[in-house]
Amino acid sequence: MKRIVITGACGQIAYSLIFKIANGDLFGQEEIALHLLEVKEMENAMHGLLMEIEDCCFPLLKEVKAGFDPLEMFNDVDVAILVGAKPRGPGMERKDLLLDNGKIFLEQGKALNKVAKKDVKILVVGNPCNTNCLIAMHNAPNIPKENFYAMTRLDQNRAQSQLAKKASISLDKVSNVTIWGNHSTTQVPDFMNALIDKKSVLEVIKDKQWLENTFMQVVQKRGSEIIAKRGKSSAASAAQAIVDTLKSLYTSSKKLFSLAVCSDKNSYGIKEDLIFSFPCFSLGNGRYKIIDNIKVDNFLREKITISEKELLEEKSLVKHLFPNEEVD
Ligand code: NAX
Repeated sequence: MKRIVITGACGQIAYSLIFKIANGDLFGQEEIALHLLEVKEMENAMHGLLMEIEDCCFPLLKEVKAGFDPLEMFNDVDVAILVGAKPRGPGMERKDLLLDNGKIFLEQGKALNKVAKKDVKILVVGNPCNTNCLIAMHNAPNIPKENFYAMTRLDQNRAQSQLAKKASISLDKVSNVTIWGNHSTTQVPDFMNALIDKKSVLEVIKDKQWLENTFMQVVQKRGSEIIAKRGKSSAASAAQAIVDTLKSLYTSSKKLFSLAVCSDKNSYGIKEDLIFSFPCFSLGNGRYKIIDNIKVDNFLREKITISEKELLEEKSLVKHLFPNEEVD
């Protein structure tokens, strides 16, 4: 049985995600125990959510726990999906968001370290997800660093979809789409190494101008575009991307997918101790390997460096949230 905790359980992403996972969309026929973590203010909403889960009669769902204490909800979990975070309020700077949400991930990292299974795998979705993941990782020294990841799969899915649309080809013919760097507007959707029907994207789409400008900007700004149209941020597509990420990680395959992971010992010269999105393949059971022979030309390198710089800046703003002995 897989024991899975979802934080931010009463939020909009979780409202799609919980029902997909309970239905078996992620772990197939394996039985599931769900732990749902929220803040106390959401107590009423949590009651309503639990009623709906009950009313679905999911055959694979053997146990559901809900609560407000990370130490209770993270106890003995195999997988932690950290979605819960505060949204950016009016007039709030990115820096304020970093500091506010950083504290949540400090507390949750410590709690995971204390009570989760020692081989727990942790996917951080709550924004700014790369740096939140770094904070949680630093506060959980007993959990291997490679068990922490942040989500850039939604960005990958967005990029894949745009390329398929432009080439008027079915989605499954587009592969090897990598997102490099931060899950932010500095992210680098890599079309150079992507393939359409096993040919290079440039060979099929030919319009370099469109690829270097329109395509990259559409993917980078897709999140805010959706907020502008829907009045709310992407939720169903984010839930789908969470399922896609974990499905990839738990199915051993040489297929490339994007994942933000600890940058230690990477072969692309990215500074160590960042949570940075790389092309990865899956070793199964939540383990991955960074693919290290992807060609990075000057165009990509320049953009990747900008995203790396942003992550270094974010890290410098939250360093005080790392355990004391690490502050330099
Ligand atoms: P919502 O505001 O609908 O839900 C967030 C939920 O988290 C709320 O119910 C809130 O009470 C809860 N929460 C806050 N602090 C908590 C804590 N300390 N412990 C447990 N629960 C807590 O946001 P939603 O649309 O679900 O988005 C959640 C997060 O995902 C946001 O930070 C959002 O920016 C981020 N996203 C990340 C994406 C990615 O690709 N990495 C894409 C989608 C999304 O934008």
